Order: sequence, then C-alpha cells, then structure tokens
Amino acid sequence: FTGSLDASSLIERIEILTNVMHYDPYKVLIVDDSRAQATHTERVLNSAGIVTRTLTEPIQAMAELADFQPDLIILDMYMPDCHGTELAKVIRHNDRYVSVPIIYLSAEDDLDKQLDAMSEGGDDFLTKPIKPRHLIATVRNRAARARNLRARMVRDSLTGLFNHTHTLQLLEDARFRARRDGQPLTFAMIDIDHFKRVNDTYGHPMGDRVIKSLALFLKQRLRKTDHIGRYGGEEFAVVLPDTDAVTAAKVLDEIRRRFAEIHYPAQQGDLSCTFSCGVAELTDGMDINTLSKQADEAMYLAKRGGRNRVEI
Ligand code: GH3
Ligand code: MG
Ligand code: MG
Ligand code: MG
Repeated sequence: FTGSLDASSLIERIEILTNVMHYDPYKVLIVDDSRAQATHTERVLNSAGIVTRTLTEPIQAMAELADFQPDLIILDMYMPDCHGTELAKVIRHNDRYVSVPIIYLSAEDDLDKQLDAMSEGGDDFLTKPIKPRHLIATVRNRAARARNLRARMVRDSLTGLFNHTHTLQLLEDARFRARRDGQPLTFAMIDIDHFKRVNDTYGHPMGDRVIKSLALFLKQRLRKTDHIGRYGGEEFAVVLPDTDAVTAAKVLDEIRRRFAEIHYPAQQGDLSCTFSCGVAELTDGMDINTLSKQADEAMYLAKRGGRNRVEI
C-alpha cells in the first residue's frame, strides 16, 4: 500500500483482498444410474478441487438442483426410468437453470444420437472413456463462464445490487430456510421520498448519484447475510434472514436517520434526501406475495404518515 491511508479505506482494501482469496470451488451435479461410473467421474473432479454430488435416480434431480445449486450438470444418456435428454428438457424449462451448463458423459459414439441429445438442451457431449484432463478442463471452462454470466444476470447494472427478479428468488429461498429452521424472516421495502423533485430540480444524473449512494449506504450498513435488491427505479428491497420485524425496523430506522444527514453538493444548493420504509415479518403459511404486499402497505403507511419514517 502506498500513500496515506485512513482506517476505512484500509478496511475496504482488506475486504477486497479477502474476497479475492476466498476460494469458492465449482459444484458439479452428476446424474448417472451406474454408481461405478459416477464414482469414477467424482474421483477425477474431486482431484481437481471440484465439489461433486451424485444422483443415481434422475427423479430426484429437481429437488437436488434447488438444494445444491450446482455450477454445472454432468448427465448420463441412458438410464432405466428416464432418458438423459428428457431430464435435460425438464431442467431447461425451469427459468432458474437456463444458464447452468449440461454436459453429457456417455459411451454413445453415434454422432447422430449425440447431436440429437444436444438439441434438447445439452451444451456438450463427451464420449467415454475420456482423459481426466479433458474432463476437468471442460468442466472448469464451462463453469467459469456460466458463473460470470450468472453474476451479471442477477444484478442491476447501475447499483450492482440484485435485480427485481433475483431479489424475489432470494426471498423465496430465505422463506424456505426460515420455515425449515424455525427462524424469523423480515422483508423491507424502501422508496426515496419526492424523488421526482430531485430529477426535476437537479437533473437526472444527480438522481442517479443519489440512487447509487443509497445502494452503497445499504451495502455498508446491513449484514453480509442480508440480501439487498433494486426493486424498481428509486425503490429498494431488503431480505433480512433470522431477523424479526421490530429488530429490522430499528436497524433500518438508524440507516434512515443517517441517510437523511448526507448532503450532495450542487450549484442549486446542497441536496439532501430521505426515504420511507415498510417492514413485514413472515408468519405461518404466508407466501412471498403476501409478505411483499404487507411490506408495500407498511411503506405506504410511512408515506401517508409524512414520509422519512419506517413502519411495520
Ligand atoms: P414519493 O415520495 O411519493 O415516493 O414521491 P416520488 O416523487 O419519489 O414518486 P414516484 O415513485 O412516483 O417517482 C419516482 C421517480 O423516480 C420517477 C422517475 O422519474 C424517477 N426514477 C426512476 N428511476 C430512476 C433512475 O434510474 N434514475 C433517476 N434519476 N430517476 C429515476
Ligand atoms: Mg447409464
Ligand atoms: Mg417509487
Ligand atoms: Mg419515491
């Protein structure tokens, strides 16, 4: 490190380094009715530091995909109760897995049959026996590209926060875990107050600056385990696992108070902004539509109550 450093920029640099060093191995789901074949594939991939899970019953594939969230799927072509291509078709029909690479690994060496299999949602066809290096390189390259694309797909480009669709997906996942673990879950909606005036008075670029700065502010002040999304234009959503509504409201109210203190210098005179926030906690049997509707209603309560406040 060169030059003078204050504490916060030092912490930021340490966080960047930790992220770079953080090792997140690729995860591969193997679907093969032959345990012996699967074990061989597992050994090859594990030796390269790739994490694997194997299914010998293709029927469990969708549940396993949701639970394991693999970077890539290796599929056998011939299995007793389901042809590999049928499974590939089913996987491809689910929006969540459109970008997960599917690679066939089979002894089938008839090119027509291979191409048929690939036309149904497969990305590549590897013929057994295959050299370990070939298998490892194929998996690594495809998984790396898929991860990169996915990271872009789920984020909003202005703020780097999760986009609307992915925020709801994360909320659904969090709801599943909260129910399973018997933990509370809170969802919050944030909407910047009188934002039209900001654009009208200070111009659109200033509006964008405020949106970006609130995004950064939320990232800095919420926990790593909270999910922050840009829900719409000047609307944000936060998923707070293991948090009840009262605790979440306290945290968000502190953020609200601090955000209102920020001054953005401008020719027209300094600008400051506020936001209104609605908070709702998951209750028994509630689905995410109802939960987000309740957060939205609480947000409008905050607006009607005079804005610059958090309501439950
Ligand atoms: P309220 O306090 O009731 O929320 O008032 P508001 O003016 O914020 O109301 P409304 O939600 O209707 O207006 C939001 C405005 O935000 C409308 C739109 O011009 C602006 N906006 C939406 N997305 C963006 C964006 O990406 N950049 C900028 N600069 N402005 C945006
Ligand atoms: Mg087989
Ligand atoms: Mg709005
Ligand atoms: Mg608004």
